[in-house]
Amino acid sequence: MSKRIVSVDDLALHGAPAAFDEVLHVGRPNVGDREKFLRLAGEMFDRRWLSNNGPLLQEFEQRIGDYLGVKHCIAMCNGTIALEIAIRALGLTGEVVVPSYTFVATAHALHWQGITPVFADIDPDTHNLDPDAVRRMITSRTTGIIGVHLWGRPAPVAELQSIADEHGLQLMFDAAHAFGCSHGGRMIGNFGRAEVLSFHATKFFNTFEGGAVVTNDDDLADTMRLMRNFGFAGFDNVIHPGTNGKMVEVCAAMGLTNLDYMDTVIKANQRNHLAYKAAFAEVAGVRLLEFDPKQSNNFQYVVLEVMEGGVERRDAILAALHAENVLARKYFWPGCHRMKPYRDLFPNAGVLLEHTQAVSDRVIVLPSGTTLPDDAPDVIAGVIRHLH
Ligand code: T4K
Repeated sequence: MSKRIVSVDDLALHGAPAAFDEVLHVGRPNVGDREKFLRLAGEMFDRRWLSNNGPLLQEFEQRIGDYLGVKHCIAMCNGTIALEIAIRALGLTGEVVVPSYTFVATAHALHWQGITPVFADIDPDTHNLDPDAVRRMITSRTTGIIGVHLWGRPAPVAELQSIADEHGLQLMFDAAHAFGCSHGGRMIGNFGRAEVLSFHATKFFNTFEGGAVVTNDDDLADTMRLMRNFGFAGFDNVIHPGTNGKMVEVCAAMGLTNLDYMDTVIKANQRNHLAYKAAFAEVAGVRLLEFDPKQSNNFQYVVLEVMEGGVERRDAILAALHAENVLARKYFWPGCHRMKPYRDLFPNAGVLLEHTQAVSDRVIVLPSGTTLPDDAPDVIAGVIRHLH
């Protein structure tokens, strides 16, 4: 049982021992049945087949495709390479409209390939792209839009699709947070021309490192399979420019193991989310981001917004939580446009990113997952309630 915060004197910032003996991390990896993983890894060693479209990879891709109801899953070594390959396969060039309020990989995947990420503002209630802001950022150089389903909550898919159709733009999604989530009863993975998943260790479902592009477009899938493997179409026959984006067998083994564990993780995350909701019901000046109960959710991100006291209070709360061994995070502060590579490119971008700046200054992401102690939500709410 962790220490309960009953008064300001109980806070570690004031000299009391930390509430938790061990650090509580955001994104602590969830690990399924170790016996199953070791069995699959043992079979892999016996086969002496470690990478390059092995049997575990093929089974993994089939299971992801079946789960999402999507025709093609092309698994990759990580989500960032998957983004880069999807961007290239769609032929994006010039400028692409993206949110600034996202993990920096969304912007980097464009910039890395000589494409300009043009940052559009978000809706402050959903934290996802605001379609009107997207419209304002379209120029004659724009070739596409990348929506991000931030925190696993769907971007405004229909609105973005009609903007893309109206302007002849490609639409794809960074669905790194949204594996296991649905929109309008359809699994995320089926929207736009392609969607990109991340299976990084910190994600609700992981393959150590890993990612995938999922799509219902046969030609696009063929192109991305080539691109992921140097453009090889059989021995000695390179028919396309390519890179090395392959997922290795041991990662696919982890994926197959964790697919069987996903329901347990979702239940734990949902239980944690409800416990946080109850714990914060009586805490003034903060708001917990809700999920749509009618949709499938992975409940991975517990997002708290500090609505009073500005960035100073948000940072004071973070410092207090860190002192209690709660390694809460201010994802995705300060927004890509205020990070050096993009600040240097677009020093005045903030003028049009009012909500991005306000939201990134007030968000705290709290720990969740299968390893969260039962009393953590109450203790964390207690720390915040008693902080002056
Ligand atoms: N698009 C979006 C919207 C994304 O969020 C991401 C990744 C991507 C694209 C790119 O996908 P990948 O190429 O990564 O597949 C972490 C992850 O590294 C990153 O994958 C993730 N988003 C992002 C949201 O979070 P950091 O810089 O916060 O990682 P780090 O090292 O600070 O770790 C986070 C916490 O997890 C720490 O408290 C430590 C803990 N942790 C981490 C690892 C790796 C563990 O307890 N065990 C572990 O094994 O980026």
